Amino acid sequence: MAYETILVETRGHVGLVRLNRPKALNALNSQLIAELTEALKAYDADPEIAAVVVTGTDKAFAAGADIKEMASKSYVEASFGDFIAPWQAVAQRKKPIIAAVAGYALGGGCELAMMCDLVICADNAKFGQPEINLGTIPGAGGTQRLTRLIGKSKAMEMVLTGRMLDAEAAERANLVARVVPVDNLLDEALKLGDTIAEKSKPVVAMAKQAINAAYETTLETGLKTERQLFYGTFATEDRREGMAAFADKRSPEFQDR
Ligand code: DAK
Repeated sequence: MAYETILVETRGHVGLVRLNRPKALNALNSQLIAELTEALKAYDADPEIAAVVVTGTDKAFAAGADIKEMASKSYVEASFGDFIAPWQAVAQRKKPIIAAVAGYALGGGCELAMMCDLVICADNAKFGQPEINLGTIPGAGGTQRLTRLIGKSKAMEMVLTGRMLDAEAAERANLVARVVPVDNLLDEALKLGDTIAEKSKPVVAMAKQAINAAYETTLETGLKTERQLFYGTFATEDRREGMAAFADKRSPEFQDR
């Protein structure tokens, strides 16, 4: 499919999606969200792809949902239209998605990064939920995922005041896994993807599902989910190969089975 608002390429076994509305600081209009989710679904279905990197430009990962597109929506259009469904598709993918954030990740941009499985950012990154300045509140996880990730006080401060976190503060708050120089961001994100690509794809998907259970369920349910998935790895040839390779003092050769 030909995309107009994203650039898509494959680097080895890693899919790369670049948000590409630079003049609007990658504001997330409905076309971009539709194209992004379409590309992520296609990568999920591609047996050659192990992980996906989502990134923007050096100036902006994404400065939020497109305010100009949202401005005229009525309550009925926002509430009963199909506004939220396409966004949810990002968090429903089985393969790991790495957000590589440089510059602004604001509003829906910050929420999009948090829908990904892990976030690394450049030293110029700025994360924020400035919806309060527009007379609204976050609507795609900015009060929920953000609070679980960074805690109530910090989330309250960001959401109630619109204050942004710079890269170092985002790392201290556990919003990002690590900070790298802006010029190295894409390489580091792709390297992460390459490292994941060396593992067993079904087992990676199980690990991702188990960690997500920690955010989506109670501890008791999460522990049960983890145990079932752990036992599930014993149904794979890759688990057998991984343990045999350890005993043989060689590198495992996973077959994704
Ligand atoms: N929407 C539309 N256009 C935007 C934009 C945005 N979010 N952010 C920037 N732009 C456009 C600007 O209008 C400008 O366009 P022109 O005037 O050149 O045509 C261009 O990008 C460059 O922006 P600036 O001239 O403002 O650039 P500066 O460097 O001076 O400032 C800035 C950068 C990021 C500080 C500033 O642009 C800014 O404050 N932008 C708005 C940030 C913001 O408020 N973001 C939150 C938006 S609300 C939901 C899903 C998602 C959401 C809600 C619900 N569901 C599924 C239910 C999300 C809501 C939001 O994200």
